[in-house]
Amino acid sequence: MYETIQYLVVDGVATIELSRPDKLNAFNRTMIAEITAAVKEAGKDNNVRCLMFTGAGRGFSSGQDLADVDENMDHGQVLREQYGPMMKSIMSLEKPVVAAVNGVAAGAGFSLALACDFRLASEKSSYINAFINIGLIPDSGNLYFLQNLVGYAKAVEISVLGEKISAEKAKELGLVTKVIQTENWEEEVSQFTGYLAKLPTKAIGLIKRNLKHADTLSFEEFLEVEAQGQRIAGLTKDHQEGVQAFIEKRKPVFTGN
Ligand code: T3D
Repeated sequence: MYETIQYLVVDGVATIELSRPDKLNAFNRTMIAEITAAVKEAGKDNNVRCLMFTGAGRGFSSGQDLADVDENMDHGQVLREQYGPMMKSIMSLEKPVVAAVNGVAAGAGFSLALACDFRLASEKSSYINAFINIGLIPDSGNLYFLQNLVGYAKAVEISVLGEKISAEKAKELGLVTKVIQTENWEEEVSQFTGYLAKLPTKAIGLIKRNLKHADTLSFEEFLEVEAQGQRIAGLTKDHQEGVQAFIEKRKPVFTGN
């Protein structure tokens, strides 16, 4: 049982709901530790084939709980010991990860959304790189993700100006996958995550692994990593099922094995 999050697995989809709604789901030490533990739990559970983050109440997450910040705090240490491990747990999860951004995502809450593979944006959601407003730099991998998503020029603009970005503007910038109208929110989120949870999970994990290598390896090295990944994918039951279903002219039923 967790104190600051709700963790629930239904039909292959694990949901982590950030649950400090009075503070727009601001992170405190306990919440960061609980998210890290829940992500690891989702990673180990073979029944989980998709992980989703969302927020309780009207916010997604407002970032660090500013009531916990004091002048003697070593921010580098907080990042190394708390936020870093949380972000690494998400980045190393070889399953699809969705941020269902129900409301404002600010500071490290924005970073968390950026670390996910997909961002479903409620029309009521908004995005703020709020760090600059309190004299800090974007952290928890924020600039790493942002530059990959929108390029240097837009990343600077978003980070230095620290302005609120609407869901529509975020879609235009390529920050979010899709904007969803309020009345269709739950149904469309559930359809999307349900769809991901029925795909060949191991192949998705390998796609994520290979994409992470694409920036750092030479082409020759990358081809070897690709061959290793495809060997593993080729040995899965889902690969057999995909081929068999094609031959039998039916829809494949993938099990994640
Ligand atoms: O050491 C380190 O480096 C740690 C790592 C830091 C990473 C970070 O995330 S730094 C950035 C921290 N976050 C912020 O600076 C954002 C602060 N919040 C805001 O700017 C605004 O609240 C929002 C733009 C997110 C939302 O605005 P609005 O008008 O919709 O709501 P509000 O009225 O400001 O907030 C509602 C309540 O939540 C309010 O409490 P109250 O008055 O109803 O009792 C407010 O104080 C509380 N709240 C919002 N954000 C935080 C918060 N309480 C604590 N910490 C917060 N981050």
